[in-house]
Amino acid sequence: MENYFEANFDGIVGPTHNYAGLSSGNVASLKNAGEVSKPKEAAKQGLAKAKSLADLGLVQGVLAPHMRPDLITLKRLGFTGKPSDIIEKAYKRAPEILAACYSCSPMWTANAATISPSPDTHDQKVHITPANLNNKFHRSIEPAMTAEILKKTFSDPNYFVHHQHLPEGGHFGDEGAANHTRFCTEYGDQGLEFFVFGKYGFDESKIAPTRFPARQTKEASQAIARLHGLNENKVVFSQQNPSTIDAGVFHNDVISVGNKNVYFYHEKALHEQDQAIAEIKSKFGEKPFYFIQVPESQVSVQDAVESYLFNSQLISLTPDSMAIVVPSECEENKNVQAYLKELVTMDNPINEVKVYDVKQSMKNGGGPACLRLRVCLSQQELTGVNQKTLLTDQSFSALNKWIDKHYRDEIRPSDIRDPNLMVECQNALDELSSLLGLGNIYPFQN
Ligand code: SUG
Repeated sequence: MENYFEANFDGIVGPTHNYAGLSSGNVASLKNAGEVSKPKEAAKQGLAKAKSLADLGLVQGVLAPHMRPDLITLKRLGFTGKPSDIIEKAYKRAPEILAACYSCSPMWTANAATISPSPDTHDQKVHITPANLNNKFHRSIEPAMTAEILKKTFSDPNYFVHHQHLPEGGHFGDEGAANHTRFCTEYGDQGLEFFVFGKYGFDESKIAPTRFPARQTKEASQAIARLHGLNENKVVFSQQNPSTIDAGVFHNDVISVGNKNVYFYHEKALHEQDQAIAEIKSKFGEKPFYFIQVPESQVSVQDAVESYLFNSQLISLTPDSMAIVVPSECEENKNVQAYLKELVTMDNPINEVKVYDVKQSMKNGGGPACLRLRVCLSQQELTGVNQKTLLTDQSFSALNKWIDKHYRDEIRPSDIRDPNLMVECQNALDELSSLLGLGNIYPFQN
């Protein structure tokens, strides 16, 4: 069998990273609204995490940020004139719209797309569907640009099929890989794809959260499985526990994570959890599988939301062992710290904890797992990826220099009025697009 592995593509934090309080239901985003952000530090933290995983032997790539502010969207909303006029008018009349158009949310590439690897799909190609991110205005402006970046990154049509994002509107709300997990014994096996949704799009009588929005619908997950040509016997759909969404778990990757034959999840992660686990067991088949259920008595849902324990990356460092990559907030929570100590001694493949500081992203509700898009590839498919997007010693050093040259140390909420910020972002992305071999993908380049 061909050699398959899991690569990670991390989002580069953009030059306008800021705290605008845009995501209701995301506790950290609201709590830190209006704070001074540190874009340079944010971008370096993310990149350092990615490079560290590359140094462990994993294939690691990066995905480019989007141009901000999004002038095309501002124009669509009736702000006219030259770019500096558009910014000034929007700042005076609708600062909340300008802030949304300045968000660096594309950095959380777990929400960029859902990807099904070639062993799972009907034509043995890698299928990619960008998420429509309908639930939040600042995220709903991402899919078209994300699609362009993904096409330039996974560029060889012999291996990659790019679908259009699902139709806009709440019925098909889709947040990408944050609500999707793939189980397998070896990466090259036909995997079991596990989709977790927050609510039903077409049937409002069904159970749903009442306080905060559910961002993913069952109908969206089903559409992705159809588009990707997945085998029905190798797909499980399960509803996230609505009470956890109401407690601040706005994506499934804040309450569970899986890799290969391990599912690491909270006792309250899923609605009708026992049935979901039974279906995974029966569809996975006879081979060994580790279900690691974390009890509420040891780590509460609140602990999970505060520490982002489950927004970790489970990475395979040898065929039989895994490390868990957690944010440093896990060290600040006693219950989580105690649990992690126990986890690595239990009978399961996870035998190491790796801690990373991604605090700038965490303050907007994005942990290590939010910052990466997982792509299971064969060695041959890797040759069809734009090689300039892969992280090496050279590209890491070039990207750090690029950050030093273009990024501000700090951004205050009122800084979005400054047209120089836009110019700085354009200059930065112009240079980055050539560093990453993306061509002139940004609208201001044409
Ligand atoms: O969509 N935060 C993002 C965080 C996304 C985390 N991703 C995963 N769990 N996979 C969101 O809520 C906050 C931006 C602000 O408030 O400025 C924000 O968009």
